[in-house]
Amino acid sequence: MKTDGKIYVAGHGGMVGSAIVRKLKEKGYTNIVGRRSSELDLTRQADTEAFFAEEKPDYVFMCAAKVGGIYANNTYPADFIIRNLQMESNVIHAAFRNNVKKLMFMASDCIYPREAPMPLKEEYLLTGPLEPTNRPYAMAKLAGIELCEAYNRQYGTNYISCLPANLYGPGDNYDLENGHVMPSLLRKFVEAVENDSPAVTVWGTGTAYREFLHTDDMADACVFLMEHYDANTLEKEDPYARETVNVGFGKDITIKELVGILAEITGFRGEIVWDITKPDGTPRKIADSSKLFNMGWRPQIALKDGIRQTYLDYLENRHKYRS
Ligand code: GFB
Repeated sequence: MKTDGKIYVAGHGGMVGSAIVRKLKEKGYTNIVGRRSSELDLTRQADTEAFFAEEKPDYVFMCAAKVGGIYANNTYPADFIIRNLQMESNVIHAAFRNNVKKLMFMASDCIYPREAPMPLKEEYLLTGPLEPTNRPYAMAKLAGIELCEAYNRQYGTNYISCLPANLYGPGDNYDLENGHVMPSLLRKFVEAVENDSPAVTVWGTGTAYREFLHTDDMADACVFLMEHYDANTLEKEDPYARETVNVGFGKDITIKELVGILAEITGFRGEIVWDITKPDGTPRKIADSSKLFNMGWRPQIALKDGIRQTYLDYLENRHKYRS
């Protein structure tokens, strides 16, 4: 990416988008544009195309998405598939029509088959049934990856995509019903300590494994890939080779272990109540990030340090976050 190139960060106000804006500025990219969803509705094709025709960005980070935890995905399946399909197809097609030089599409590692071998390799995509609790979202994100690779093959575009692990960090969504596990549990523990509650209810059995990556590491990986990784560079003879790239941390923990870390960091000493009426979801989804690691990137934020930083950020800024 050229430092004076115009960079559009779609979803610049969200947890990942705002981390990418911070990282871009830190690395000397200053020509950054963004639009709040109230200013630009990316589910509307005409509005999206008008924006691209007016701004003509050189580079695009497509972080805008309808996201949520296991309960939200399981409760609003139609919202998750239609909104993500609309946004990604509008942005990717408008990027093509306006000659965007390079685009990064963000998927998620929850789109792998539920029973895929661990650690997850990019070529395992679409090789088996998906996790039912978030299948609509996963289908939309799989379509986004295919869109990028199809435009690259047909038009020679340079649209790359990545599959991050479970992200956490400042600016997350702390809604207890619809949020992801990390922010939801962090808030539950903070409020239990503040209210001197005797117990915290945690969903599921606690046996599911999750790989957590701090959003600042994710932003660093995305900028790194936009600077160093191009589409159409794979050996063509392998029809199963995928251009998409896993962005993981390299280690996973059980929800039970996460609960122990959160109790320690927040100072909660009460009882943990397991609500087994709530689903565990995918039993495990640790990524093989060797494709990215072999390019020379590594995550820098250890899990406990990242959770402690996120806890302190939450105490200071929770009045600004969705909850
Ligand atoms: O982040 P999460 O909601 O979604 O994590 P996924 C769910 C796991 O955490 C399940 C347990 O094993 C839950 O039983 N859990 C325990 C909780 N307590 C809680 C709680 O209070 N809130 C939540 N939310 N979970 C998502 C996909 O899957 O991964 C999304 O549905 C997205 O599409 C995201 O891709 C990264 O990790 O199961």
